[in-house]
Amino acid sequence: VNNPPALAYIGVGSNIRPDENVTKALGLLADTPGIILAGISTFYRTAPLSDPNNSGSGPQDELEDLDPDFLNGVLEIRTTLSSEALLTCLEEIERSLGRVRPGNRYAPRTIDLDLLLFGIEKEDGPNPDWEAIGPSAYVAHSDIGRRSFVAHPLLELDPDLMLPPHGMPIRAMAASFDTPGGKSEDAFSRGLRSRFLPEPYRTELQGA
Ligand code: PH2
Ligand code: MG
Ligand code: MG
Repeated sequence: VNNPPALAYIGVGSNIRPDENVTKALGLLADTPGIILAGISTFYRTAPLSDPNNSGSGPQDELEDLDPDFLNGVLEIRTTLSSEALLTCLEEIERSLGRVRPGNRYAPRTIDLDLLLFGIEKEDGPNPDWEAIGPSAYVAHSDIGRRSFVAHPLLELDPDLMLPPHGMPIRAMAASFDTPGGKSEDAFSRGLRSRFLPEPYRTELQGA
């Protein structure tokens, strides 16, 4: 029997040569056996969020201005990989694009690929069976509730999504942010879709 492929959402971010590195990351994902790109959200050009423990007024503000803007977006995939294998694969792509991990988790990065949600779609029901992900065993990545540039792209990809564990509608989550989180890069996003989305997934909604 064939296992039904899992559905997963991946948060993408880059603020070192972001246009180049986001494009390369999507190419590497699309070329990975067991992964099919099924949706590419609008990408947003976002101001860097700084370390909350390091914020406030004063010289720090000048330092923050030195950090380049990010490109942020979300991907939907179908995969026959387990969540563990998928996490390993995302780490490998980060490494192959030159991601270094200094102590500071807010440091600029060539690419950041975060597994947001992973679940198996039920044949007869609307909500996938969401699985716990990775060592911290979250079912929904905390950035979905903290970052507009994650919640809004997720809403775009699946407006009816109900977030585990409590079924919070993504509509309500996205509506709780008062800004869209950045400047939408429509032409860039359309270019990614026409280059990387296989035919059956290029819907009108996806703007291809
Ligand atoms: N990721 C971070 C820190 N700051 N800022 C933006 N705009 N976008 C990100 O993806 C981002 C960030 C660490 O995860
Ligand atoms: Mg991140
Ligand atoms: Mg990350």
